[in-house]
Amino acid sequence: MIAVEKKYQKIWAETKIFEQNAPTTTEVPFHSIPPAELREKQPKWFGTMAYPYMNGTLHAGHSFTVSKVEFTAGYSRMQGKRALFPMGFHCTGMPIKACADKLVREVELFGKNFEGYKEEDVALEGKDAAPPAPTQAVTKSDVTKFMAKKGKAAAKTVKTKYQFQIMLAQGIPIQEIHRFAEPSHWLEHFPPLCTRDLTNFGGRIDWRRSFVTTDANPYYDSFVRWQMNRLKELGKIKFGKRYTVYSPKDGQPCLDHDRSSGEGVTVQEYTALKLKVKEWPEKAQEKLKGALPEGANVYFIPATLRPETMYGQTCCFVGPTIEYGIFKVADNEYFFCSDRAARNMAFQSIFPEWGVFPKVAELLGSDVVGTLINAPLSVHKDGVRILPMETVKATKGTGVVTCVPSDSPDDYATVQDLIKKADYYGIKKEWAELEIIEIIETPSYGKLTAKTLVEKLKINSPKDAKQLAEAKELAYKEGFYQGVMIYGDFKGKPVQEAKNLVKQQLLDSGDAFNYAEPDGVVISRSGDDCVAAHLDQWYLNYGKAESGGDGEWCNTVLSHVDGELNTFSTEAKNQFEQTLGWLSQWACARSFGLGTRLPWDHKFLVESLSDSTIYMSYYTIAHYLHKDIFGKEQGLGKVTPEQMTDEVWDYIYTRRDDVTSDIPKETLESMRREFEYWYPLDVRVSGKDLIQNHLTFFLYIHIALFPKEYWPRGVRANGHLLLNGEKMSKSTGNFLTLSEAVGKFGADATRVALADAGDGIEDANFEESVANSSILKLYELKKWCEEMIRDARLVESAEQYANVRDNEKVKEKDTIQRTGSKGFWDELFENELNALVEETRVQYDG
Ligand code: ANZ
Repeated sequence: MIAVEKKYQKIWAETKIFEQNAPTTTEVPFHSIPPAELREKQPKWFGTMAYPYMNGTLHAGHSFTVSKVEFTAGYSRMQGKRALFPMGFHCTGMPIKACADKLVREVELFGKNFEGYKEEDVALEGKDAAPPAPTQAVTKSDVTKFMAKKGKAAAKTVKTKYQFQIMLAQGIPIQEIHRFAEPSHWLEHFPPLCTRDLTNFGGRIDWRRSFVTTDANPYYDSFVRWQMNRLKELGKIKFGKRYTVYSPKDGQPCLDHDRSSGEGVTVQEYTALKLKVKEWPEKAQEKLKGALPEGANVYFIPATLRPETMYGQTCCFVGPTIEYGIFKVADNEYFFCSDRAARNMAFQSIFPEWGVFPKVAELLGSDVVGTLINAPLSVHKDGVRILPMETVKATKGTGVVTCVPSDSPDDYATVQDLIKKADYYGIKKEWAELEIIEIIETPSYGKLTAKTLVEKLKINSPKDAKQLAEAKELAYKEGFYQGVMIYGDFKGKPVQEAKNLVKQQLLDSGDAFNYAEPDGVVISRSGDDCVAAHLDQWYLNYGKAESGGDGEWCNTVLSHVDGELNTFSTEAKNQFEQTLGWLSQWACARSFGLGTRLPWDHKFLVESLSDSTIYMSYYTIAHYLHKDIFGKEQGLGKVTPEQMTDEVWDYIYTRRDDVTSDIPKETLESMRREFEYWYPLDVRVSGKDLIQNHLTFFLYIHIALFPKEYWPRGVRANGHLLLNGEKMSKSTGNFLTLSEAVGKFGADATRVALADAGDGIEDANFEESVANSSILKLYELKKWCEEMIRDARLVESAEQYANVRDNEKVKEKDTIQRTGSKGFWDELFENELNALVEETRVQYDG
């Protein structure tokens, strides 16, 4: 079987059968017919997958995605189309650079061949431990990411605590590992392995069009610079203040590679509300004597993710044992919150001086219980009280939590408890008994979501942490996606919309401000506890107008999703719609990693999700530009990277019709022909988790830069691939690389098992037993086919057939084959085949 595979793979390679070209300008002169007509007359299909990240070899998850493109390519070829399936190699960003840097440290520590490493070595533990590979959406399925997610404990069990061990686990000889301390070595090492594995898999890939990203390939580098320039000119890239994780000690952003812990932690943005103190309780008054000037306005500052619920505030919580501070924000203005929150605010221009947050008093939560405050928007206009809540976390938000018992299960459970045990808590019962109003209606939980869920999940006390977490999740999801406002200025509007409207109203009236913090602890390598800072940066202006984005752009993408784009499933379409609803501005520049420099600001690099949005168009002409993936050797067009000016890119991508260039006109036209013929992209395949970033960016940028004729036509989002019914994971050993699969089962049986794994957006499953049994079935099929040809006994009529069957000693009846005109049974058979072909078409077309 393997011999047969190899035989044909060799023939395919020799005949360059998968090297597909557009009709040349000699065959069909340039501009002799409109591109759309050419595509109709000489049909084509163009499909791609998200190019794999080059910090490892391909695993079964990649193979599953590959198979979707691969099978469609084969199907399209059978339809007589020119079918193009190219493959590039992604290297931009942090993962390679960070892993390489880790190796530098490990070589320093243990020696070139890690000979100084001892199993019980703990030298790297603690603050200075090298961080696991950075997390990044693009590399969701990376081997290293699996490790990073599992954390140190799990990583230890397979001895991949150190980067060199991860490399060892990938089968790289120990003497070679030190070479990976140089990032460029990764770019040289992994692409050939990827090519080898896909070739052995029988991939119908046009390898002439491959490339690596980053400035390691000057042509690709020029392509990325062009798109960034144009996006900036179009006003899609802007400069302005954005939140970023930041180390005050280092005085700069603290990205994954700078962290000794907290990799993958991002910034969470809240709405911080200003609840003005109307009357202090005695205990607080005493403690505050002399600390505040006469007539000072003090505000309790709860941080919320649900501004739309603020109408229903009935009190506000503090943790009774938590230490708080009162901080001077302006001459007559003071904030009550945790020290940690004040420190974050100090880097968000909330205090007058950057990094300074003057504390005028220290109080315990229990000191302020009973304070009467004014809660903006609340129906309880006479004010609400500060009450104790034992589950308030000191390390989250401001440590002050405003209470909305209608929609927050935690709040509902706490309020019930406070009413029941008012004496025990030392509060007046009526402080907790304010009317709970209905604000949001949802189909599943009615008008009082929190009450319904607390009862449904049988939650008896605020201490039922597990059920409360579940209830919170359900309440939040249902409220956000299904909820409709039944109270307030935005009555009748869906929560998704009202959320930002209410927030804006609160911001406009001065009753709230934006507050952000890292959504987990981030410790820098310098040992600093990081904050969220509001800093100037370059960003792509994605998002709805309400969230500050380019609303028109967003709406165009949305109408494309609802219109021509084939998403193959309603769920994928819904996910796109949802993403377009919340996704907003995206910081597209970084100061660290591999990549292309921002053309107008060389200290920055284009971030890895932002340099990979429209590279499918690069494939159309890659072979004209270069022969090798690094662009060292010129391609068919004999052009230099310097000749690829922004205007030339514009010309090729039909953004202009004439261009001044020393590239011969014929070459320019041939390149443009390749683009005009292969584009639009027929299908893009990737894991469904990329809908929320990459796939949506892919739509945004295509729509911004290309004429409508060339906007993407299809996106197929896969579910996650399970292996033998279980999650794939290196640490549990339930893991299979493409090369292992092909080695174990051969290309064809692997392909059958991948085809059988699943098609939809739900999780798919690669069963090794299916691959195994396919080997046998394929073997039998091959044997049968050979016999049918070798031992054929041709007859001319039904009578002759019966005669041969009954009188000749034919070993296998199937070999008696009737020729001549088709009879009824032949037609029936043919009809059956045609029905299957039609069904196949329906499945492929989605
Ligand atoms: C009002 C509100 C109304 C809230 C509502 C929720 C639901 P997640 O999603 O887990 O990040 N919160 C804020 N700081 C807290 C702290 N230090 N300890 C405990 N809870 C805290 O939670 C964010 C929500 O958790 C915030 O939004 C806040 O309650 C609460 F119907 O504000 B919310």
